[in-house]
Amino acid sequence: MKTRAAVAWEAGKPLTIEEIDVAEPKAGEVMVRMVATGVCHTDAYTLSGDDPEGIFPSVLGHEGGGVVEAVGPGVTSVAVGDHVIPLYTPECGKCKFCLSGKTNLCQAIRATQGQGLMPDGSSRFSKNGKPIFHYMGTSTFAEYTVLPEIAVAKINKAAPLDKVCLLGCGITTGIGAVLNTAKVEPGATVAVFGLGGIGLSVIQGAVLAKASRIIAVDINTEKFEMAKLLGATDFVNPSEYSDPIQNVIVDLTDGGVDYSFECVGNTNLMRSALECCHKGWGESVIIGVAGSGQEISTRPFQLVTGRVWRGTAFGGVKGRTQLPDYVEQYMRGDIKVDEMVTHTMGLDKINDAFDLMHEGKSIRSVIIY
Ligand code: NAD
Ligand code: AHE
Ligand code: ZN
Ligand code: ZN
Repeated sequence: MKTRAAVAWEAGKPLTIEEIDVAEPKAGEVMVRMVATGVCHTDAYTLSGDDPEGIFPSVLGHEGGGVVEAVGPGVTSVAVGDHVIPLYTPECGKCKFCLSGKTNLCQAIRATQGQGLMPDGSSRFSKNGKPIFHYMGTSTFAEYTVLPEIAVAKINKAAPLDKVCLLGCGITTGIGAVLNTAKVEPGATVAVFGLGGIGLSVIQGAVLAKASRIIAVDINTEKFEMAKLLGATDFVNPSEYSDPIQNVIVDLTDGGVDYSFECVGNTNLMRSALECCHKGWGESVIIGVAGSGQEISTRPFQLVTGRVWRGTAFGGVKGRTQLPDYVEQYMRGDIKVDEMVTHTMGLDKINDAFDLMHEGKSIRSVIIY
């Protein structure tokens, strides 16, 4: 059948909206009609050409919400009509990683996912007979997309898909990084570098964890208002200081914060985030994704003296078993999502969403199909 999609034909070029072919789901796969999708900075990162796994032409997008339209042979865990959130971190429940109890990084289909293919090694998208690649196993910038059954989380049908789509990446990642990865304890001090959809969600997580002080750091001071609304207590613009920002934060906090989070994807800032942590116990979590060839560095002494460097993907959240409860927390009013939607638009205006992000004017744009 045909579907409308935003196609990334090559790196650094705007997406083009067109009709492409999408094949029926095969065994163990589902077709989902997307209702809405957020645009995350990772989509822009891959489109920029910096992602070593970026493949073109492809259908980007990984922050969606939709309805199951069809299921392939053998699919038992979801049915036509179910409301689902696509999972770029699937959960098979059977692989070494799923069974470890130590990580959410299911590896059952990671190899083909990284090649832009379905688990059987082929693509369901094409145009004029030529394949178009999938992205992150989700490709939510197509009205109809095909996903492996293990890469969808079934959620409460009462939840508005044009809001909870943001739980498919940004909000869950930020909150999960605090609660699952860092395990921030009540009374702890926190610094958040970068106040986009991810950093603001880290602030939400820090509030849920009852942090005593939440220092919001961004070079775009317009982001401070939303950070304050969500519960940040201190606001720091690195451009206003001549000293390295880690020194400024160490001075502000009697020796450094208990936890810091890098939510930008800037390797210099990752160093600052580590080095603003308290000697002996401070922990820094890398969430931002950095381009091909970029590396982090610090003096090993920083780690010898007790600071810890960690990273997180999707906030350590296991999609099929844990994401439905994030939706319930939103429904109860415990997680804020609506506030993060600063812009909505149709698929034909998706390039505006990328522009707004790059201009620092949006928190999240949501594309409504
Ligand atoms: P965004 O573009 O919405 O926000 C980035 C923020 O960083 C902006 O407010 C910007 O002003 C700020 N910033 C830029 N340079 C800065 C600097 N030098 N110092 C301080 N602030 C600076 O992006 P987002 O969607 O929130 O994503 C943030 C990062 O997280 C990206 O790298 C994205 O790829 C990554 N990400 C990772 C995961 C994961 O699972 N690890 C999930 C989602 C997103
Ligand atoms: N292909 C990229 C990987 C980028 C990356 O780390 N992605 C995160 C999710 S970002 C969502 O906005 C992730 O899940 N990582 C774990 C994984 O297995 O990809 C690169 O830089 O190589
Ligand atoms: Zn994302
Ligand atoms: Zn698994």
